[in-house]
Amino acid sequence: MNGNLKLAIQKKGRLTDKSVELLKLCGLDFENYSERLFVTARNFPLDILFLRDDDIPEYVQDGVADVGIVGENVIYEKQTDTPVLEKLGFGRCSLLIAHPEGKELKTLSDINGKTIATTYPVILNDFLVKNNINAKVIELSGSVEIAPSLGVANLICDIVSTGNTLMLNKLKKSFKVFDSQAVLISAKDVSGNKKKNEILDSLLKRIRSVLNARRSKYLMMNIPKEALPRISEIIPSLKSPTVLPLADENSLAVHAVIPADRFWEIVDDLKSAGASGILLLPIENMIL
Ligand code: PRT
Ligand code: ZN
Repeated sequence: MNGNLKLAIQKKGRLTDKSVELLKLCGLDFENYSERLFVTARNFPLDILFLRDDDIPEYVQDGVADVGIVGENVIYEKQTDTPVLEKLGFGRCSLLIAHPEGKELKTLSDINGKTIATTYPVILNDFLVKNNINAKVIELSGSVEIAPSLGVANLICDIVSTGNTLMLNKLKKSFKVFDSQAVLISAKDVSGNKKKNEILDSLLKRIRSVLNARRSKYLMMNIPKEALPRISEIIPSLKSPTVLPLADENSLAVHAVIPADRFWEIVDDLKSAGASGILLLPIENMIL
């Protein structure tokens, strides 16, 4: 027991690289993780445990780890008492019910009487009960997408991100059950340990600053002086933009933090309002 906060992340899978990248962006320095059970950060009181994603909710609930990064789908399926501290914006996917091509379902009630293969029986049953549907759930441990062609089930309920797997298996989306992304979860009683709680607070501040920075970009441009009112209208800034004088008295430099996803919507308007030398820069950290 070294008093460090213990964070569980997926050992090898779809969430591993993004989880490690997030921690590195938080300024944590730790060595190559690939073959280790856990590593200790060199510059922060944190041990990082590498586990199968399915084990993370229970390990966090039982206090083997204090916090964990895992898909919302996994915590929902495991039904653990592990509050979500932050949504992390990666590992996005949806749990969908899908049908074989040519066997379209028009309404949810068309599912009545069908068999559905899934690796998510708890979430699926919950969905069926909430929608008052009577269907048979067949639990498989993997390769759910081949169940209809094997004659094992009429429908499947599986995680989809690009949709390629559905397409390759001649399946189509019928209904969405659940949207998921990676989240940071904690044990319920972590707040009872003062020292660990302080470490967690500090980690959360760093994570939130990285997430804020990711959602934002730093916009810089030069504008004719008289265009300032129009440009200020166009910019969806957090606060009012920074306006700086230039050597050319008729021009100004304007800097602003904008939501990253708005840039392409406003760039043509900025140009027509007279903006030139438009630069969009990434922000590494943003403390609000
Ligand atoms: O070994 P371990 O148990 O740790 O890993 P795992 O194989 O159980 O999980 P892994 O690495 O596949 O996924 C980890 C988490 O990533 C999941 O719990 C989800 O939260 C999230 N995630 C995001 C996905 C996907 N996208 C995804 N596409 N998990 C699984 N898939 C699978 C899906 O099951 C299907 O087989 O990918 C296929 C569909 O993908 P598309 O792109 O063809 O639609
Ligand atoms: Zn797994």
